[in-house]
Amino acid sequence: MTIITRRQALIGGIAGSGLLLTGCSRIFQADSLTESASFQRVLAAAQSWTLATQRLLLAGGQMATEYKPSDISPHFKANGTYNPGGEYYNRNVAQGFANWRLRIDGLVTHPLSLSVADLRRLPARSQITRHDCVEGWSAIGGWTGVPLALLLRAAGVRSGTRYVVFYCADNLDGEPSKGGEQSPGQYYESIGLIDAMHPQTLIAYDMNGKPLDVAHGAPLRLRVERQLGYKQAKYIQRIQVVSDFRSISGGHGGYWEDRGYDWYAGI
Ligand SMILES: Nc1nc2c(c(=O)[nH]1)N[C@H]1C(S)=C(S)[C@@H](COP(=O)(O)O)O[C@H]1N2
Ligand SMILES: [Mo]
Repeated sequence: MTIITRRQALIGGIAGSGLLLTGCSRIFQADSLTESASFQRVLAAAQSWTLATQRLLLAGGQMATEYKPSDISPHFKANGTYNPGGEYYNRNVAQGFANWRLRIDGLVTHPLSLSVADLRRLPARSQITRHDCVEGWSAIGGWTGVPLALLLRAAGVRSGTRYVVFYCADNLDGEPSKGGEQSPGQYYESIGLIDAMHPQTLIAYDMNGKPLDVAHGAPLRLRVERQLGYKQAKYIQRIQVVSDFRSISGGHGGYWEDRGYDWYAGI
């Protein structure tokens, strides 16, 4: 009974902030209360996160331009990896990503492991934004996902945190993915804590109202809307909270950064 009351309060808070709550009816069903401990933790964190988001917006936080549904590009080019392939990724595609896990670890008090289904039951944000690639093309797309701030709040970011690192399932040296271990050809990215906590920074699972397809990063990708295309990591498996990224892969905070691109890719 107390849980139901708290959830009603929670949903009120989310509705008040203009966010959508996906799968509302499921949230109210008693059996959804038996979900994983990670999921419960994130749900419980949602309310304080809503307040923090409102505070940021009231303080005049810079938002990326959002567009109308009619502005969505009929064709959104896929770039970089179109399909990570390999036994591991292909198996996950065949399973409809039912066994895909998003791990959140590093400098956190509560490491989390969430399924895509868990993420889909959490408060979501939808936004239509423009993606700009350094190769000279842009496209407008609609994204829905869980605000990263909510996940970080649930995991409990520890003091000393400066960056959030995203590990992807694709390897650009053609080496098959090993399911999260870092090798030099593996795509990864990092952003600072301010961008990580920004309300438009999402772990997205839908593009233009449909589950992300393989070309655009299935099942999970980053949207960090005030930065360039190469920061928008696709095929995310793991999020690590760190104080420093010099010891990770090539040491420059991202696959392209290790090959000379700027770490801060502001638009
Ligand atoms: N895992 C992964 N993420 C990635 C890339 C990639 O090759 N692998 N390419 C990046 C680049 S350069 C761009 S422009 C965008 C392209 O996203 P899209 O394929 O959805 O257009 O993804 C970025 N994220
Ligand atoms: Mo790009």
